[in-house]
Amino acid sequence: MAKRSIALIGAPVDGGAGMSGCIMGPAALRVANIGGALSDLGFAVEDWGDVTPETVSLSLGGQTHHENEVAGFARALYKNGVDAFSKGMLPIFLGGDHSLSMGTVTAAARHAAAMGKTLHVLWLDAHPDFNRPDTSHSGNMHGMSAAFFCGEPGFDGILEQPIDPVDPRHFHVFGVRSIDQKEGELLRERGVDVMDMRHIDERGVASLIRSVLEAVKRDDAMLHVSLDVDFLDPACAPGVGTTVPGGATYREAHLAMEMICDSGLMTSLDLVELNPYLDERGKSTRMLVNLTESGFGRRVFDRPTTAY
Ligand code: B3U
Ligand code: MN
Ligand code: MN
Repeated sequence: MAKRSIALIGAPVDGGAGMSGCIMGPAALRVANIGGALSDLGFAVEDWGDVTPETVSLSLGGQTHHENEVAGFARALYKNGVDAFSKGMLPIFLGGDHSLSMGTVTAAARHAAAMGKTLHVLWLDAHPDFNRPDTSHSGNMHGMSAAFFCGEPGFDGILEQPIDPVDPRHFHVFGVRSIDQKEGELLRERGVDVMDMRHIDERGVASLIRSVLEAVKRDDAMLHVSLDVDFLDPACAPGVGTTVPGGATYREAHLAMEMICDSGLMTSLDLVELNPYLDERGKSTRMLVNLTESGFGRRVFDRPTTAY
Protein backbone atom coordinates (compact mmCIF):
# COMPACT_ATOMS: atom_id res chain seq x y z
CA MET A 1 0.00 0.00 0.00
CA ALA A 2 1.35 3.45 -0.93
CA LYS A 3 2.33 5.63 1.98
CA ARG A 4 -0.08 8.47 2.63
CA SER A 5 1.24 12.00 2.14
CA ILE A 6 1.56 13.94 5.36
CA ALA A 7 0.38 17.52 5.91
CA LEU A 8 2.05 19.39 8.76
CA ILE A 9 -0.39 21.96 10.13
CA GLY A 10 0.81 24.41 12.78
CA ALA A 11 -1.54 25.56 15.54
CA PRO A 12 0.20 28.16 17.72
CA VAL A 13 -2.62 28.50 20.25
CA ASP A 14 -1.95 28.88 23.96
CA GLY A 15 -5.04 30.66 25.31
CA GLY A 16 -6.45 27.28 26.31
CA ALA A 17 -3.60 26.60 28.74
CA GLY A 18 -3.07 28.03 32.19
CA MET A 19 0.25 29.61 31.18
CA SER A 20 1.67 30.91 27.94
CA GLY A 21 4.47 29.33 25.90
CA CYS A 22 2.80 26.68 23.72
CA ILE A 23 2.61 29.34 21.03
CA MET A 24 6.27 28.46 20.33
CA GLY A 25 5.52 24.74 19.94
CA PRO A 26 5.12 24.57 16.14
CA ALA A 27 8.31 26.60 15.63
CA ALA A 28 10.30 24.34 17.99
CA LEU A 29 9.07 21.19 16.22
CA ARG A 30 10.15 22.67 12.89
CA VAL A 31 13.56 23.65 14.32
CA ALA A 32 13.90 19.99 15.36
CA ASN A 33 13.19 19.12 11.70
CA ILE A 34 10.03 17.09 12.11
CA GLY A 35 9.36 17.35 8.39
CA GLY A 36 12.82 16.07 7.42
CA ALA A 37 12.53 13.18 9.86
CA LEU A 38 9.29 12.05 8.18
CA SER A 39 10.73 12.53 4.68
CA ASP A 40 13.66 10.32 5.70
CA LEU A 41 11.14 7.61 6.56
CA GLY A 42 9.86 7.73 2.98
CA PHE A 43 6.84 10.01 3.33
CA ALA A 44 5.92 12.87 1.04
CA VAL A 45 5.58 15.78 3.45
CA GLU A 46 3.91 19.14 2.85
CA ASP A 47 4.26 21.84 5.47
CA TRP A 48 1.13 23.96 5.31
CA GLY A 49 2.55 26.51 7.77
CA ASP A 50 0.60 27.83 10.73
CA VAL A 51 -3.15 28.30 10.41
CA THR A 52 -4.61 31.79 10.70
CA PRO A 53 -7.20 31.85 13.49
CA GLU A 54 -10.62 33.19 12.59
CA THR A 55 -12.15 36.13 14.38
CA VAL A 56 -14.85 34.94 16.76
CA SER A 57 -17.02 36.72 19.27
CA LEU A 58 -18.75 34.50 21.80
CA SER A 59 -19.00 33.95 25.52
CA LEU A 60 -19.35 30.50 27.04
CA GLY A 61 -20.18 31.82 30.46
CA GLY A 62 -18.85 30.50 33.73
CA GLN A 63 -15.21 31.36 34.21
CA THR A 64 -14.03 29.96 30.88
CA HIS A 65 -10.99 31.83 29.57
CA HIS A 66 -10.02 32.84 26.03
CA GLU A 67 -12.95 31.17 24.25
CA ASN A 68 -12.58 33.48 21.26
CA GLU A 69 -8.93 32.58 20.65
CA VAL A 70 -9.67 28.88 21.15
CA ALA A 71 -12.74 28.96 18.87
CA GLY A 72 -10.84 30.97 16.24
CA PHE A 73 -8.14 28.28 16.05
CA ALA A 74 -10.69 25.45 16.24
CA ARG A 75 -12.55 26.79 13.20
CA ALA A 76 -9.38 27.23 11.16
CA LEU A 77 -8.07 23.79 12.14
CA TYR A 78 -11.40 22.17 11.34
CA LYS A 79 -11.28 23.59 7.80
CA ASN A 80 -7.61 22.71 7.26
CA GLY A 81 -8.20 19.23 8.66
CA VAL A 82 -11.21 18.51 6.43
CA ASP A 83 -9.16 19.78 3.47
CA ALA A 84 -6.23 17.45 4.28
CA PHE A 85 -8.51 14.41 4.69
CA SER A 86 -10.36 15.14 1.46
CA LYS A 87 -6.99 15.21 -0.35
CA GLY A 88 -6.26 11.74 1.07
CA MET A 89 -3.50 13.10 3.32
CA LEU A 90 -2.64 12.29 6.92
CA PRO A 91 -2.56 15.54 8.91
CA ILE A 92 -0.16 16.04 11.82
CA PHE A 93 -1.20 19.05 13.89
CA LEU A 94 1.67 20.84 15.61
CA GLY A 95 0.48 22.47 18.83
CA GLY A 96 -0.22 24.55 20.60
CA ASP A 97 -2.23 23.68 23.69
CA HIS A 98 -4.72 20.80 23.78
CA SER A 99 -7.77 22.99 23.08
CA LEU A 100 -6.73 22.67 19.42
CA SER A 101 -8.27 19.18 19.36
CA MET A 102 -11.67 20.86 19.34
CA GLY A 103 -10.92 21.57 15.68
CA THR A 104 -8.77 18.60 14.72
CA VAL A 105 -10.90 15.78 16.14
CA THR A 106 -14.14 17.28 14.82
CA ALA A 107 -12.54 17.45 11.36
CA ALA A 108 -11.59 13.77 11.59
CA ALA A 109 -15.10 12.91 12.80
CA ARG A 110 -16.63 14.86 9.90
CA HIS A 111 -14.49 12.99 7.39
CA ALA A 112 -15.29 9.66 9.03
CA ALA A 113 -19.03 10.42 8.86
CA ALA A 114 -18.73 11.43 5.20
CA MET A 115 -17.07 8.06 4.51
CA GLY A 116 -19.77 6.18 6.43
CA LYS A 117 -17.23 5.30 9.16
CA THR A 118 -16.83 5.95 12.83
CA LEU A 119 -13.89 7.57 14.58
CA HIS A 120 -11.92 6.31 17.56
CA VAL A 121 -9.69 8.70 19.50
CA LEU A 122 -6.61 7.57 21.45
CA TRP A 123 -5.74 10.27 24.01
CA LEU A 124 -2.21 9.86 25.36
CA ASP A 125 -2.34 12.23 28.31
CA ALA A 126 -2.01 12.61 32.09
CA HIS A 127 -5.51 14.16 31.97
CA PRO A 128 -8.76 13.13 30.25
CA ASP A 129 -9.59 16.77 29.32
CA PHE A 130 -13.28 15.96 29.84
CA ASN A 131 -14.41 19.06 31.72
CA ARG A 132 -17.32 21.21 30.59
CA PRO A 133 -17.52 24.95 31.29
CA ASP A 134 -19.81 24.11 34.23
CA THR A 135 -17.50 21.47 35.78
CA SER A 136 -14.07 23.06 35.22
CA HIS A 137 -12.35 24.59 38.24
CA SER A 138 -9.63 26.27 36.21
CA GLY A 139 -11.68 27.57 33.28
CA ASN A 140 -8.82 26.44 31.01
CA MET A 141 -10.14 25.12 27.73
CA HIS A 142 -7.29 22.64 27.18
CA GLY A 143 -9.04 20.65 29.92
CA MET A 144 -12.34 20.64 27.95
CA SER A 145 -11.53 19.56 24.40
CA ALA A 146 -12.65 15.94 24.72
CA ALA A 147 -15.95 16.90 26.36
CA PHE A 148 -16.57 19.17 23.38
CA PHE A 149 -15.94 16.63 20.63
CA CYS A 150 -17.90 13.94 22.51
CA GLY A 151 -20.94 16.22 22.28
CA GLU A 152 -21.25 17.45 25.88
CA PRO A 153 -23.39 20.60 26.33
CA GLY A 154 -22.11 24.09 27.09
CA PHE A 155 -19.98 24.73 24.01
CA ASP A 156 -22.44 26.44 21.64
CA GLY A 157 -20.80 28.55 18.97
CA ILE A 158 -17.27 27.14 19.03
CA LEU A 159 -17.70 25.83 15.50
CA GLU A 160 -20.17 27.33 13.03
CA GLN A 161 -21.75 23.99 12.15
CA PRO A 162 -23.03 21.10 14.27
CA ILE A 163 -20.37 18.49 15.04
CA ASP A 164 -20.41 14.73 14.46
CA PRO A 165 -19.90 13.75 18.10
CA VAL A 166 -17.38 11.04 18.95
CA ASP A 167 -19.02 8.15 20.79
CA PRO A 168 -17.53 8.41 24.32
CA ARG A 169 -17.01 4.62 24.27
CA HIS A 170 -14.66 5.21 21.33
CA PHE A 171 -12.68 7.73 23.36
CA HIS A 172 -9.67 5.89 24.83
CA VAL A 173 -7.75 7.80 27.48
CA PHE A 174 -4.32 6.27 28.08
CA GLY A 175 -1.83 7.26 30.79
CA VAL A 176 -4.21 9.29 32.91
CA ARG A 177 -3.24 10.16 36.49
CA SER A 178 -5.08 13.38 37.27
CA ILE A 179 -8.88 13.59 37.11
CA ASP A 180 -11.16 16.24 38.66
CA GLN A 181 -14.06 14.91 40.68
CA LYS A 182 -17.00 15.92 38.47
CA GLU A 183 -14.92 15.09 35.41
CA GLY A 184 -14.48 11.55 36.78
CA GLU A 185 -18.22 11.16 37.33
CA LEU A 186 -18.87 12.25 33.76
CA LEU A 187 -16.30 9.81 32.37
CA ARG A 188 -18.00 6.98 34.18
CA GLU A 189 -21.53 8.01 33.17
CA ARG A 190 -20.54 8.26 29.51
CA GLY A 191 -18.61 4.99 29.39
CA VAL A 192 -15.26 6.46 28.36
CA ASP A 193 -12.45 3.88 28.07
CA VAL A 194 -10.14 5.12 30.85
CA MET A 195 -6.73 3.45 31.17
CA ASP A 196 -5.06 4.99 34.19
CA MET A 197 -1.52 4.39 35.36
CA ARG A 198 -2.47 1.61 37.75
CA HIS A 199 -4.16 -0.18 34.89
CA ILE A 200 -1.03 0.23 32.76
CA ASP A 201 1.21 -1.03 35.58
CA GLU A 202 -0.96 -4.11 36.04
CA ARG A 203 -1.64 -4.99 32.41
CA GLY A 204 1.24 -3.39 30.54
CA VAL A 205 1.31 -1.02 27.58
CA ALA A 206 1.27 -3.74 24.91
CA SER A 207 -1.91 -5.51 25.97
CA LEU A 208 -3.88 -2.29 26.51
CA ILE A 209 -2.79 -0.61 23.27
CA ARG A 210 -3.53 -3.86 21.43
CA SER A 211 -7.09 -3.85 22.81
CA VAL A 212 -7.63 -0.30 21.53
CA LEU A 213 -6.24 -1.13 18.10
CA GLU A 214 -8.36 -4.27 17.89
CA ALA A 215 -11.49 -2.23 18.65
CA VAL A 216 -10.59 0.22 15.87
CA LYS A 217 -9.99 -2.62 13.44
CA ARG A 218 -13.21 -4.40 14.41
CA ASP A 219 -15.18 -1.21 13.67
CA ASP A 220 -13.23 -0.53 10.44
CA ALA A 221 -12.90 2.94 11.95
CA MET A 222 -10.58 5.90 11.54
CA LEU A 223 -8.12 6.52 14.39
CA HIS A 224 -7.06 9.94 15.64
CA VAL A 225 -4.11 9.90 18.07
CA SER A 226 -3.62 12.91 20.35
CA LEU A 227 -0.26 13.04 22.13
CA ASP A 228 0.02 15.46 25.05
CA VAL A 229 3.58 16.04 26.30
CA ASP A 230 2.40 15.46 29.88
CA PHE A 231 1.59 11.83 28.98
CA LEU A 232 5.33 11.36 29.42
CA ASP A 233 7.13 11.27 32.71
CA PRO A 234 8.55 14.72 33.51
CA ALA A 235 12.03 13.14 33.60
CA CYS A 236 11.96 12.58 29.84
CA ALA A 237 9.76 15.56 28.92
CA PRO A 238 9.92 18.57 31.26
CA GLY A 239 8.76 21.05 28.59
CA VAL A 240 5.09 21.28 29.54
CA GLY A 241 3.09 23.46 31.92
CA THR A 242 1.18 20.65 33.62
CA THR A 243 3.74 17.99 34.57
CA VAL A 244 2.34 15.14 36.66
CA PRO A 245 4.72 12.60 38.25
CA GLY A 246 4.56 8.94 37.31
CA GLY A 247 4.09 9.29 33.56
CA ALA A 248 4.94 7.01 30.67
CA THR A 249 8.60 6.12 30.43
CA TYR A 250 10.69 6.61 27.32
CA ARG A 251 10.31 2.93 26.49
CA GLU A 252 6.57 2.70 27.19
CA ALA A 253 5.86 5.72 25.00
CA HIS A 254 7.94 4.41 22.10
CA LEU A 255 6.29 0.99 22.33
CA ALA A 256 2.84 2.58 22.13
CA MET A 257 3.83 4.57 19.03
CA GLU A 258 5.50 1.55 17.38
CA MET A 259 2.39 -0.56 17.87
CA ILE A 260 0.18 2.22 16.50
CA CYS A 261 2.45 2.33 13.46
CA ASP A 262 2.41 -1.44 12.94
CA SER A 263 -1.39 -1.47 13.00
CA GLY A 264 -1.51 0.91 10.02
CA LEU A 265 -4.69 2.37 11.51
CA MET A 266 -3.72 5.93 12.47
CA THR A 267 -5.31 8.52 10.19
CA SER A 268 -4.35 11.75 12.02
CA LEU A 269 -2.13 12.92 14.89
CA ASP A 270 -1.92 15.88 17.30
CA LEU A 271 1.34 16.82 19.05
CA VAL A 272 0.26 19.15 21.84
CA GLU A 273 1.21 21.12 24.95
CA LEU A 274 4.90 21.45 24.10
CA ASN A 275 6.11 24.57 25.93
CA PRO A 276 9.65 25.33 24.68
CA TYR A 277 10.07 28.05 27.33
CA LEU A 278 9.97 25.33 30.02
CA ASP A 279 12.10 22.82 28.13
CA GLU A 280 15.69 21.77 28.88
CA ARG A 281 17.95 22.17 25.84
CA GLY A 282 15.32 20.85 23.42
CA LYS A 283 14.82 17.57 25.27
CA SER A 284 11.00 17.45 25.11
CA THR A 285 10.92 18.74 21.54
CA ARG A 286 13.31 16.00 20.44
CA MET A 287 11.30 13.43 22.38
CA LEU A 288 8.15 14.41 20.47
CA VAL A 289 9.95 14.21 17.13
CA ASN A 290 11.44 10.81 18.04
CA LEU A 291 8.03 9.49 19.11
CA THR A 292 6.57 10.71 15.84
CA GLU A 293 9.32 8.80 14.01
CA SER A 294 8.37 5.64 15.92
CA GLY A 295 4.74 6.28 14.97
CA PHE A 296 5.72 6.40 11.30
CA GLY A 297 8.03 3.46 11.03
CA ARG A 298 11.46 4.14 12.48
CA ARG A 299 12.84 0.86 13.81
CA VAL A 300 16.04 -0.04 15.62
CA PHE A 301 16.11 -3.40 13.88
CA ASP A 302 13.67 -4.34 11.15
CA ARG A 303 12.07 -7.69 11.83
CA PRO A 304 8.62 -9.18 11.52
CA THR A 305 6.64 -7.81 14.44
CA THR A 306 4.72 -9.94 16.87
CA ALA A 307 3.42 -7.14 19.06
CA TYR A 308 0.37 -6.27 17.02
N1 B3U B 1 -8.33 18.95 34.85
C1 B3U B 1 -7.67 20.22 35.08
C2 B3U B 1 -6.20 20.14 34.78
C3 B3U B 1 -5.79 19.95 33.37
C4 B3U B 1 -6.45 19.37 32.34
N2 B3U B 1 -5.66 19.40 31.30
C5 B3U B 1 -4.59 19.95 31.65
N3 B3U B 1 -4.64 20.30 32.90
N4 B3U B 1 -3.51 20.12 30.87
C6 B3U B 1 -8.37 21.34 34.30
O1 B3U B 1 -7.86 22.47 34.33
O2 B3U B 1 -9.41 21.10 33.69
MN1 MN C 1 -4.28 17.29 27.40
MN1 MN D 1 -2.50 16.73 30.08
